[in-house]
Amino acid sequence: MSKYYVTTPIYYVNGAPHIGHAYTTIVADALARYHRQRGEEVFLLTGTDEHGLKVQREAEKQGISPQQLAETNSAKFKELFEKLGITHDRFIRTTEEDHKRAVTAMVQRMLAAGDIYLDKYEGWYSAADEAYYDASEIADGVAIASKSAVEWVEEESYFFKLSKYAQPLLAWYNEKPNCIAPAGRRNEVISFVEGGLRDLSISRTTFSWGVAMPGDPKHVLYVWVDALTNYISAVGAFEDEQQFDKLWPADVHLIGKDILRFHAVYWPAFLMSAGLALPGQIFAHGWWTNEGEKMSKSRGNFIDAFELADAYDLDVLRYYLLREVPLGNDGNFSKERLVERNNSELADNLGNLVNRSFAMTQRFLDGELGGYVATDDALDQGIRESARATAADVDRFMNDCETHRAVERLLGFSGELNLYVQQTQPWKLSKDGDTERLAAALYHVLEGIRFIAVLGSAFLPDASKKILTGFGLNAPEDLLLSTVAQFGKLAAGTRLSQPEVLFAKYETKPKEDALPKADKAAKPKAENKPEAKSDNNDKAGLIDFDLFGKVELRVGLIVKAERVEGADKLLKLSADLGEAELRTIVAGIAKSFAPEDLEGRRVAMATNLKPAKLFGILSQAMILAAETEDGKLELAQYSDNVKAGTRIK
Ligand code: ME8
Repeated sequence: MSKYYVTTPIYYVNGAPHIGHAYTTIVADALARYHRQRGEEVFLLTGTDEHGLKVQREAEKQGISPQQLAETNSAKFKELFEKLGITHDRFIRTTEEDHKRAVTAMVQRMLAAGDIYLDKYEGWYSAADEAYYDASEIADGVAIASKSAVEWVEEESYFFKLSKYAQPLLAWYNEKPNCIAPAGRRNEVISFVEGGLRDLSISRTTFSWGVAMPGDPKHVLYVWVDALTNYISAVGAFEDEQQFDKLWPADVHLIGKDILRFHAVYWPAFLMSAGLALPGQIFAHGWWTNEGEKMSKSRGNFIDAFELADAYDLDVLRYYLLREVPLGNDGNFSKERLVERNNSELADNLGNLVNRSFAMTQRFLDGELGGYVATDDALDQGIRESARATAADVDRFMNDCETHRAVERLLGFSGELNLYVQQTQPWKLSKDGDTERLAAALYHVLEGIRFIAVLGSAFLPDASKKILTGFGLNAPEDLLLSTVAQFGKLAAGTRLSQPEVLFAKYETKPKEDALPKADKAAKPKAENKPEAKSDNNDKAGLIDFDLFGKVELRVGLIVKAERVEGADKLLKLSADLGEAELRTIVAGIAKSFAPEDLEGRRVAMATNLKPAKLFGILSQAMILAAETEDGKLELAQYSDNVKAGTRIK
């Protein structure tokens, strides 16, 4: 059985977890879940980095011991990952005994290789970054790259012969072109190493919170030697040969771009020195800003990870973070974008597809699925082909860590299935008594949905579970990718149960203040308090956005139009609003349109007015029209690119 070992950075315990920590861990979790679905033996590692000057100073500031600070904050990370449904196999803490033993063993190996010597360090150090800087990297008392304060350090220190590894590192980057990704990051690292490497100070004598230098306990090991070693200590290095040989080297170290140098230069050099294998890939993702602003302590605008997890459903948060930016690019967190993506992509597209398809199967087939028939129908063939292509594409994207493309592809397939429903019109097939075609059409939609549920389970685990439960597929094997190797696996006679609503829509105002805190008011169906009305606005006939937001305008596809007997101004329309059932609308537009002119048009409709009876027919929406000077009506109309049911804003 092949294995897949993926890691996140271990996070400093000097503060509380924020969106950045949640992001890396969610991406790594999606990768891990997907590889488990392949049937691989997966190990997902995350944890906390607890030693070093930065943690010691924060503890001093708070008047507690570093160990106490570590306990409190490490527990927060652990709690967060539980809340986020992270499926890690180990949560490592660098204060654990097995880790500390491994750090000592690692340094002993580097000593035995003749790569460590004692000298004096004189130079700049930043505790915030736990990094040494050259004079050329400093301006006005801060490190140019990170803007962190630096201090002058002069002390006896052990050095690691990093310079000796410049050539071997360049050879590695060259031999394994994918070992650093994305490619731009690889180039950055190569030019840094080509510029020459200086030996690295790896011990300090001015503080004590860390692992002692073997044989010289007045020195504490540099926190990065300690921290990086977590990737091997967590899987039994120097102690559990069997586990270590099975899992090491890691397949992917997923990190943020801030710590690329440590992972792509120092870490492989340490490993070479210790005679250990090098990781498969170091993937550096980009940086999130908050509503356009860099997050920082001084701005106080870190997005608290717990508030985020409380404010939004987990699937929605995962989807947004994975979909919004290509892995590797910088991203801007915007509540408005999150709400938009939830409402139009998850709720209107996927949620609606699942809801209407299950509902139609209940109504038209008594909730029981017919068997799979490889029909000749071109639309059916198209769906089968797309299902296969979606599975193949998602697999390829996941191999390349292109998580955003994987989710995009899945939602694209969901859109195709919605279109297929519109084209095959199961409600019409049912009315016409074409049971064979009806059964085939619903089978194709539902099997397509099963593909989405299986392939999307790494990204939308809760929704996927709800869908699969609707099919009665609750065994762990039902999630394996082998179940989507073939179209037509849903068994004849499967009894469906309507899944719970997958994605509730969020309400939000379009422009909210940049948020230091995620807004809980964005929870589904939250009551937005009406703003105090201004007299001036009232007089000018202006309304608050809240009031406008209450009017629901949607694109309705007119499926059928007919005259209303005895009312020469009225037409009775049946419109697809992306719901399980068509809506009936009675509209006073008969003088301007012949019924056959209207069928197939996508027009603007107000969809949350109280239903009204006209000529004995209940009208469930209102069509929007404007009158020309000579009294003819024109409709606000959309092209085929806009799906039925799309909200007009
Ligand atoms: O660097 N956008 O820990 P750390 C995206 N302990 N990701 C972000 C982010 C942002 N704005 N801010 C943080 C350390 N991250 C060391 C690591 S590993 C052996 C030791 C994420 O608590 C991103 O993954 O500062 C980044 O690399 C990591 O948090 C830094 O976490």
